[in-house]
Amino acid sequence: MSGPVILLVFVGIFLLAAALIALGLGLSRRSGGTTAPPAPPAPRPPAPPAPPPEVGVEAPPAEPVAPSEPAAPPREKVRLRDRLGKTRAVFAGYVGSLTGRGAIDDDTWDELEEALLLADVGVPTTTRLLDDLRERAAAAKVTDPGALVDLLRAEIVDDLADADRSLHEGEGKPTVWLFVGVNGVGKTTTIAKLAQREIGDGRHVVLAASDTFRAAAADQLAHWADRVGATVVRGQEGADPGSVVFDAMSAAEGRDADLLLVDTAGRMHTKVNLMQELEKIRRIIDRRAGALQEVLLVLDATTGQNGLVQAAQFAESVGVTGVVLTKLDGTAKGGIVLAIEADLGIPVKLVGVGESPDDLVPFDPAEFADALFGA
Ligand SMILES: Nc1nc2c(ncn2[C@@H]2O[C@H](COP(=O)(O)OP(=O)(O)OP(=O)(O)O)[C@@H](O)[C@H]2O)c(=O)[nH]1
Ligand SMILES: [Mg+2]
Repeated sequence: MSGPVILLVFVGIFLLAAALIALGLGLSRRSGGTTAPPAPPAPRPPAPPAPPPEVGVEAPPAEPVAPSEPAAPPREKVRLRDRLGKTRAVFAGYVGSLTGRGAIDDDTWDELEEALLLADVGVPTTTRLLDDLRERAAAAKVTDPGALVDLLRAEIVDDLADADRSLHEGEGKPTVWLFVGVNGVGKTTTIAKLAQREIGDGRHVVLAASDTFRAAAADQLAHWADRVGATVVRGQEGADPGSVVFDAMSAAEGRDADLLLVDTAGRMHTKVNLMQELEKIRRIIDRRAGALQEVLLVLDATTGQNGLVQAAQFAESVGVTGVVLTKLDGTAKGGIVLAIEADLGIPVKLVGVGESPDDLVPFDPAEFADALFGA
């Protein structure tokens, strides 16, 4: 045999042997030979904690998430009685000392007079109230000081009973309420409080920043407007306040607003030119017949009897339909309410009893008397 033939024979034998070995291995696997069982699945490593969300990127929650903190409970309604502590401390202190006595004598009358004067009821109103009380006490044959104090309480409530304390609204829209008063009495804060109340009642409220005297005044009103959800119309610093009112009227009409509350710069009631400026504002509002429903004089209760002088002057210049008595929470002079109504015939419609938007209450004579006497 030649060399190549021998080589071919060898290669053939080798291939045949390899095929036989491969066939043998395949048979042994199929028949369930001794191969190792498959390894159990390796335990899953714990998931890494989710990375914190990027600041400023808000991921949409997969489903509603309960707030982590319970919502703040709604604030309790502010009560005049709770806020008139200083006046009560003085007044109720006096009259309370009378009730334990045996009989009514001159001292009793003197002390009642002193209590009324200390609460800033004023001399004319105090004299009239006590004269009426003598008549009532005689008619009812009252001999006990405690009963006399009860009678005085009833006298005060009766004295305040007849006034119309509602805030009026016109037939058309918007109704305008104008706020006037000397510097720092609480005009802007009162507007904010009232706006919050009216918006809460479902009204659309526009505020006119007609205090153009200081830029900060319009900023203050705009800040409040933002806080309570009102629209504000403002002008440039030093602009004519009348033009701001004019623009605000148009804006309120255009937006079909229910109410336009007009803030004005504080002014001394003795400054003729400033009072004339107020008259001009009023004339501009009056161009739309029936719109101006309230001119509210804001008085700071802590100024006491001086408020009466202011009120008389503002009433003469612009006509005042009602008083908002502010800062009653910080004074013992709450009796000024009686003097305002008796001397000027202007109803106290609202009372400010603090600095937050909730601290405005309608004036209620019975509640006022309770607050005064500590009932
Ligand atoms: N304690 C208390 N503070 C009040 C009340 N009303 C207003 N104030 C505070 O009195 C200060 C003056 O209030 P404003 O509303 O700015 O007074 P204003 O009349 O608008 O002042 P001008 O615009 O400068 O004339 C502020 O510090 C108010 O928080 C109130 O009823 N009680
Ligand atoms: Mg102001």
